[in-house]
Amino acid sequence: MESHRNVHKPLLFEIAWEVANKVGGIYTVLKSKAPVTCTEFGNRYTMVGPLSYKTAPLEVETLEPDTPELRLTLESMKERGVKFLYGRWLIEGAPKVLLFDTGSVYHKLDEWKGDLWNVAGIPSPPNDHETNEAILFGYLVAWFLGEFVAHERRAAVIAHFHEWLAGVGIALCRKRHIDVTTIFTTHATLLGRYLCAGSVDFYNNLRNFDVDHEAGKRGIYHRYCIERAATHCCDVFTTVSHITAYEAEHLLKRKPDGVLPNGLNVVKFSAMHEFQNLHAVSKDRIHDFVRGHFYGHYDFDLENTLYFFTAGRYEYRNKGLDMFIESLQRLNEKLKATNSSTTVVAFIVVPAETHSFTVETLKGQAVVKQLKETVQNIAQRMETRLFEKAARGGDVNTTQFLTSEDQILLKRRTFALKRSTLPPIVTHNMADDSKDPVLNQLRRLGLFNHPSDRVKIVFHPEFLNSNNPLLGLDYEEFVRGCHLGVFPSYYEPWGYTPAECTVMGVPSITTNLSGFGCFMDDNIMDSSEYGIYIVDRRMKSVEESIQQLSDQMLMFCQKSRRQRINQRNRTERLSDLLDWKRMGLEYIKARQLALRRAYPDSFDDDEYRELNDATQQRLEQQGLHAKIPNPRSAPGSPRIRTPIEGVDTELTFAKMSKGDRERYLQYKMEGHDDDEVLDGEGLEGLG
Ligand code: G6P
Ligand code: 1S3
Repeated sequence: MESHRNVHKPLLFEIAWEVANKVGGIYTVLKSKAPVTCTEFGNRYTMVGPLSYKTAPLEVETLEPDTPELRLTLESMKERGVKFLYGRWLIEGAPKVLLFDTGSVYHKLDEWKGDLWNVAGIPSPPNDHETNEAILFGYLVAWFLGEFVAHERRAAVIAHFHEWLAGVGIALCRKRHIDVTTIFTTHATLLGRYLCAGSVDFYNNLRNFDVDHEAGKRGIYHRYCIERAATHCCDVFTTVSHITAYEAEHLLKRKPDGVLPNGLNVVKFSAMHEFQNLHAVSKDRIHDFVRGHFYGHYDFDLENTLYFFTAGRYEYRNKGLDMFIESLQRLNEKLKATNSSTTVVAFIVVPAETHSFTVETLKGQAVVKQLKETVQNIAQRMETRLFEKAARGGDVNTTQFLTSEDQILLKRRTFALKRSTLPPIVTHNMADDSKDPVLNQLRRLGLFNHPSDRVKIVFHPEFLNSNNPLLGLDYEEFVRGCHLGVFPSYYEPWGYTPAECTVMGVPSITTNLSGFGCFMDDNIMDSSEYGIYIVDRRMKSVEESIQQLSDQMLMFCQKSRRQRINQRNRTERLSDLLDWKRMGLEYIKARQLALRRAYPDSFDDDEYRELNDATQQRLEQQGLHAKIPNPRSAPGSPRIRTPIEGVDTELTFAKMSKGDRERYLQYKMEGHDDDEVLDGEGLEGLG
């Protein structure tokens, strides 16, 4: 490897299948991290992904390549038939993106597959579309990087690849001795995901799996080879959590060099308690849906109704859908046994194959909408009559104001609310109703939305968006309107869903098998005090975990409104912990290590140590020296409102100066709570 490249102003390419192409969580990583990476690298940063003609035109603005090296490289590739889109991804930070059309080089597939076998011993069966795409993409990326560094001779180049789908490029960089330094971040392991989805005692047997055999048995040996090649060919190997690092060490046979936890781009509202107001607004919209969905059986009090939800990809066991449903049934029994007046509506939002909404579901919304319009019209007519009468100074006898026509109309509308069936537990016609695991579990446990049930179920097998005729909310609005997110995953390298709840101030339940759960547990003395409940799925039996989860949900049901509001405030205060401004520092460390490994002669030891120490120091300043202690008093405000000498407490943590942050953390470490001076003011947010 050459050593004369400038490692102090390196160029960064971040390569992933989900650049401007939403599939799952990696899209969220890239998109939410873009602002901090753009701030750090400016024009020296480009993301590289596949070109999807469906989504890219909506997400990317085309640009001309802005450096001669990039122009020369792309022109040469274009001349040889490669199609691509270079431009600006229209998201916060506006990063440059280079998207390759794998279809434009499809004719090269067989040649490249043969080459992959010859140079890396990686086999590829004929009909695995995803692997074919990964190979085409990997060869395009390696082609690009190889030509690019031949033109760009001065700056060091870091190529940071995410997940096995981008892994072929890493093996090729190594085999072709391309003068770049590579980082591989895996967001899960293929084998881990497959093994967990079956009925294997995964975590107790991690050390013992015969990995090749297990991969072969599941028909993913070739994919596993790509993942393992990427793991061993990169300069720096990383993953998103300690639990996945442990898994990777055993299944991919390399101990990660570092853990890069996922952050979020935390947006703080300038108005205090804005997030609480948003909760109330969104909750009202969910109320509208519930009135329609449960028409005819709408005999519960919305003021005493709690909205729980789970969401994510439809991995029944891995995402803990099995445990959620089982625990809901226990909760139902417990609430019934205590004659509780609380109703829980539990939403399950996971996409499955469907044939659109059921007629019954749409009808529910329609009849309630008609009723609402009728009542509004009648009220308007009554208002006119009342005003006329009063204006003339006549006696106002209110019983006269509802005419017999209006009474009949109202009766007709309320008749339409009668139904002989129970409110449906699913909103769509499922493509495979009889085999659907969620439905079958609900049926087995008898969760049918009976009037006596205190836990009602709404399975919405499609992601949400604001054009949805039932809920009309996008995912973020929906989450804000809910009271509790429940994500009892068995396999979850990180788990963005509870993290997103946290930054929106919505309490959630996660597990100690999820990266996020472990991270919170590592950083907070008792995370449940802050509305992050962790189910123990590691040391407890399945039965015990189900019991624990249903108890946590029951405990949540027993909270008063004031307690819920206070808890939301506490939850939201954890946002800074998850901000990329802090999490991004781990990425900086990984890049420094990658440069050091590839260009050892470009740093002297002292310089490297200083660089590393400085990042470590920043990390500590942005974060915590010790665990977050339990709050000492009922919290009220999501802002730092305690007067600390010399600290501008009007700012959120993220916006404070470095010195202020230190003083604030010191203050917190002494065990103070932000709001302890606000005794009596902790009621903000109470309606
Ligand atoms: C927010 C709003 C309050 C509302 C409360 C309801 O805090 O600012 O006006 O009363 O939410 O909370 P709940 O947990 O009952 O939905
Ligand atoms: C993976 O996506 P998943 O839902 O298949 O990557 C995500 C981003 O790192 C992570 O949050 C999740 O746990 C992984 O499982």
